[in-house]
Amino acid sequence: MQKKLIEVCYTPADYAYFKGKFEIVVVIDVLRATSAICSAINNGVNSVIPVSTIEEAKDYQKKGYLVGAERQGEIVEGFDFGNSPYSYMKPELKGKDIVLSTTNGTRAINIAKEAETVVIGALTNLDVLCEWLAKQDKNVVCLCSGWKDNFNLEDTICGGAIAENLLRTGNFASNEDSSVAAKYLYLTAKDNYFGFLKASSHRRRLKKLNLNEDIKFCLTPNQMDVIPVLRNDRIE
Ligand code: 3SL
Repeated sequence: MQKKLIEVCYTPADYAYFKGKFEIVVVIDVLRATSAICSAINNGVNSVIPVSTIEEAKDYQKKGYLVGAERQGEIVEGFDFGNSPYSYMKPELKGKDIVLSTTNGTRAINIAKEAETVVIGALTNLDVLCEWLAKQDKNVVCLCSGWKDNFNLEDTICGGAIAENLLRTGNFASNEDSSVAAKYLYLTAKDNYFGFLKASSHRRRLKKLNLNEDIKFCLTPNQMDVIPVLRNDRIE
């Protein structure tokens, strides 16, 4: 059997190099968009509609949707909530369709949307996602959301974790050094994500906003068995 590819793309700016070569794109924004989306789906939210701009978010709001919007880590004024995974765990959200716009995560999801399958990855759903990916027999690229088209540690480590898991099955190969480096970062960080990421730029940014509980939650792996998939512009 020919091996499938598993690669890690560090930023949306680098995605042009990978685009069109992989059937499955795993979009990762550990702090915090994809962790929040996993929490929403785990809580029984019907769908999350990811939009890139505040204008699109406002249009949905006018139509009566519940809308979350975050920029620079903070809730955008006038919206129902921001990007905290805890906001999406409320029982009253079960069965609802929610719109979400974030600085990097929802933008990355929309950049990937022409792929055959777009799936949402985080540390919180790591193992179940890797098991699912291993069964698909498809080429996989992890698209890290990064920060404004810059590399970030937490998304790269999560991409490296997915790469390491799939490579271990013996059915996948990585050709790119970005994937090899992501794997090594994961192997270095895996026993203490919280400590390893102390120096990361976004962890420092969120800490300044008193979002330490969110950080701890997002860096705690395997809390839920969900595989959120983008279908017709909605994540279900
Ligand atoms: O960049 C994003 O999409 C967000 O996840 C950033 S934050 O964690 O909400 O600040």
